[in-house]
Amino acid sequence: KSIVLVGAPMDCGKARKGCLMGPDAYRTAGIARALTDLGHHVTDAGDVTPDANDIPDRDGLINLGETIGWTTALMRAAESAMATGLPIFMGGDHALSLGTVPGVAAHAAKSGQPQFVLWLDAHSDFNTLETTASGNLHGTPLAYATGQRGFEGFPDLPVTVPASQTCIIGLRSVDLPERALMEQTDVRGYDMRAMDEHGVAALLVPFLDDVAKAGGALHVSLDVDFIDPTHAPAVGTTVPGGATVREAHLVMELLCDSGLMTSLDLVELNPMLDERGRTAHLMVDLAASALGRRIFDRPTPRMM
Ligand code: DIR
Ligand code: MN
Ligand code: MN
Ligand code: MN
Repeated sequence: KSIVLVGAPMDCGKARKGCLMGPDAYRTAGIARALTDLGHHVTDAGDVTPDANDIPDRDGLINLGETIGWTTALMRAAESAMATGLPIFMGGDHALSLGTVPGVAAHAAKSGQPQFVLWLDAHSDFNTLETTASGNLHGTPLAYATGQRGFEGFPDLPVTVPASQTCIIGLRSVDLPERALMEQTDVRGYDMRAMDEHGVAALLVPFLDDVAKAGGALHVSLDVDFIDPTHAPAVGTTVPGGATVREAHLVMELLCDSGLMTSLDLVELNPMLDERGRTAHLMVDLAASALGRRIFDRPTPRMM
């Protein structure tokens, strides 16, 4: 595959700083080498810079103008990166998906392909500018990309992703208003209990089957806090009770087997909070699993 690394050192989607170092942490952790070792052709497109605008900041919303500047820049970067290969957007906080998801969806729409989104996160990121209690706009991208109202000041999206074509796995922290909004849509949301009871494969495989049947493009948005903080400490919004290292790898391995993933966000890594690059390396290893790293080059044997 042709893979293009796109740095998105966006750090304005919440108050705590540090995600701007994310792209360089992934580079330092050897993301390009890990993927070329799997036989891929990897190019690094460098870092995106935000557009200037004169959108005034608004009370109760953190860095609104700057966030919109990143959003418009990343929409263009994502749409054009799709034409050159499989982009990996190296964040940066999760507000970057305000741009990447609509950008990749715009690309898919041009070839009439339905866009699907897999959201791996402790949070649903389904707040709007009206519902957010924290004012942290990294808590809003999935609502924006699925076309919910309440994003005044943001560009109107010509292409939105139908909520029915999105699936969230890993939930364990959802605000009441965002839950209410989510419940009005067909978004598939699975909490940690569902993962405990059924195993992550039982949640993911039916969604992947739907993507395959529809001939869809699949964007995967991997938030560091999907993984339990004991294994992935370098994130500002840790929530205990997350996915194990193996559960996270299994998701990536199933994605690889499906051959469906067309773009990937790696978000919320805050290298200031890391332990000697441990979280950065884990995220690189997960990306490698999604792109072909395995022990045996044959299917997992059937045991029953
Ligand atoms: C909370 C936390 N729902 C908020 N969200 C996120 O601020 O909107 N934390 N995404 O990572
Ligand atoms: Mn394409
Ligand atoms: Mn998130
Ligand atoms: Mn999160």
